[in-house]
Amino acid sequence: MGNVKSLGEFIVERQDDFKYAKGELSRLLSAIGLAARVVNREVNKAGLMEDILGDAGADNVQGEAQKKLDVYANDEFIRALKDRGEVCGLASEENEGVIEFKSGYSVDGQYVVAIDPLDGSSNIDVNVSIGTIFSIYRRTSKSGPATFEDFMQKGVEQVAAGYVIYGSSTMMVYTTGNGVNGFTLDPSIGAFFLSHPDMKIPENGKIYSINEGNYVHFPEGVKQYIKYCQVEDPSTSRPYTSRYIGSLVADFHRNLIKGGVYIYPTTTSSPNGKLRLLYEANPMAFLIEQAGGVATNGYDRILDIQPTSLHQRTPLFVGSKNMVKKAMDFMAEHSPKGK
Ligand code: P6P
Repeated sequence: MGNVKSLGEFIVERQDDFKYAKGELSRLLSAIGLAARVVNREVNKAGLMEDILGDAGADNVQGEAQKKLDVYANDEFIRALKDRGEVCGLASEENEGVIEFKSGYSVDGQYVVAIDPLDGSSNIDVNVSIGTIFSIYRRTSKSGPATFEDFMQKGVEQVAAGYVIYGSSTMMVYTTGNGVNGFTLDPSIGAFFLSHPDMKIPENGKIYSINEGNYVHFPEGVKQYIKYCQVEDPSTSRPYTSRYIGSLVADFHRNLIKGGVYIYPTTTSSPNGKLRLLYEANPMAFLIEQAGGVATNGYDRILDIQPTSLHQRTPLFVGSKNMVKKAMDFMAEHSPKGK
């Protein structure tokens, strides 16, 4: 790969960027990279392995049918994080409660991880990009297995966050609070290499991502914003383009590179929104702010929301600064907070 930097080299080179150096977070990020490579191998074979496709015959805590690959990815990230000693517990989309790491030396790990091991898994069977989303905090409890309170920290307290997108190529994109960097997997070597240094989202964009099938259930402010996106006005590059993949990681990643806004608002069936605060909205919000973008629930900054439960949901407006702010203006005018 010539002089292109590997993920491992980059992590070590940058470990002095954050105050908890001592290599703990570096080893934790490397563990996530390793698990991602293992999951990537199975995702890429999914079409060839009948026994890895389809439903696992159980529902997750959200009441959603678990795909076998969901379960596989969850097990793989648990195994990778449990064996390394830096993590004392996990909150996963696939598990009701906190996964406490009690055995071995993990029990006094200084970090907790919230994770969506395979987001967008309904797309597995149709070969559309899916992803892993992770959020890392320092524990607030003193020692022993992780506690519920360790996970009740605002998103602004995250020490690192990122995602893996299993797409036409597999990438790992993460931040430790010093910018956003993207790494592409070279499958011939089985290693990630720095391909997108210091990623920044354009302040403006021409893409809006929202499931318009829910239009009649949207708040009026969202309906008015969608109409705004569709008006012919060359001076503001409208009409925008509608792009919705149905996989947060894929829609987010495209908007991060090209500019755009992703909105999953409240709907009548999801009065608190659909996306989960701890392992979807918060990590994506940390990333987008580090890349110069904005993430809110339509009114307030995502990273300032005080969590009260592991799987709580939130509306999410995330992407290019000026696009999110425009959508918020429509919310303020047509669906004022608390009304
Ligand atoms: P809908 C996948 O289940 C997910 O959590 C996100 O990845 C995605 O953006 C959204 O839900 C899709 O939801 O209701 O539009 O199918």
